[in-house]
Amino acid sequence: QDAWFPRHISELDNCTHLVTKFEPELDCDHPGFTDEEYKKRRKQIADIAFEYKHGHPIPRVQYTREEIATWGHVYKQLKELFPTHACREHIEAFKGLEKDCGYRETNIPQLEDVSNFLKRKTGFQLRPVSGLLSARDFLASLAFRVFQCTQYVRHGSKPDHSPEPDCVHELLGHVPMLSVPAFAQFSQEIGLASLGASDQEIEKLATLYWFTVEFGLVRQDGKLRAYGAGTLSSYGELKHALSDSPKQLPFSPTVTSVQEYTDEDLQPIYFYVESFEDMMQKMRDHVSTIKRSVDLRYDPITQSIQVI
Ligand code: H2B
Ligand code: FE
Repeated sequence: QDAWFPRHISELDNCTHLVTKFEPELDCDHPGFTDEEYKKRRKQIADIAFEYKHGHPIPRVQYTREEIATWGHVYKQLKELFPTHACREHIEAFKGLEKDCGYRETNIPQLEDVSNFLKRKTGFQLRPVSGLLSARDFLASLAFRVFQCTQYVRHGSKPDHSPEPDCVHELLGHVPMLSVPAFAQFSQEIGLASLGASDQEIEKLATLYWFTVEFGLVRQDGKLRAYGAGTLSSYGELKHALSDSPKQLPFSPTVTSVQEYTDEDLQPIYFYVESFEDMMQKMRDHVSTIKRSVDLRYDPITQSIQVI
């Protein structure tokens, strides 16, 4: 029996299952665990996601001075590293976001504006989510070119690291890459591969996602550069990833999909690709080996999945 999966983009309203392991309410190691004001603020922003329905504009958040300071701290540090550490596609995309989308040290861009920017570039769009989603729901949304995006800001006491995704990570790491056509295509294809997949297959795809979309490296002009969002949104991780400390291995889906990983610390292992086209071909070959009872096709005109 295959698992249920959304057949139309509006059914992503049902793909909102959270994994609560890193939330400030529940995780005593979270920097906001004892900060009642922070937790209240998180609830306020979470309500936007809980009430959100597909097709509506994403409500704007008026960020506080403290939230903007946290964003600005990360922004400033990373901007110094991007020219020497980010892949060329990210650098190019970031320029566009600064020009057209309100990206700057003193302003946190609004998800609605960013979503409209992405729609024009690659047809991707954002929908607000209140925290870490289940891998199944998160991957399913990618099949429809929807990126479930957090809207809150990490705790101000630990600006350089967040145990959960936050909008600093999404906006600086994920969004620039989602505006790159080859990368958007790759993201959607991982999503399509996940629809109706078994729990074991979802876990493998989540691992592939981890080592590509979150922490992937690409060789450009003979040097490794970062394209993964977890790397591109953290000063420490970005320096570490391209240093001599971690292992850097060639991306190979059979090997990569079963590699163990940690979400608590700097990564000890990274995988690199020679190009996004090369990575996509390797993924396609891998996905074609996954057995499934039906064939699926995405129809961009109706934004729905056709079962063949
Ligand atoms: N949820 C949210 N909100 N953001 C993410 O980046 C994210 C997620 N990544 N859930 C997913 C899990 C990823 O780590 C894989 C697919 O498990
Ligand atoms: Fe992420």
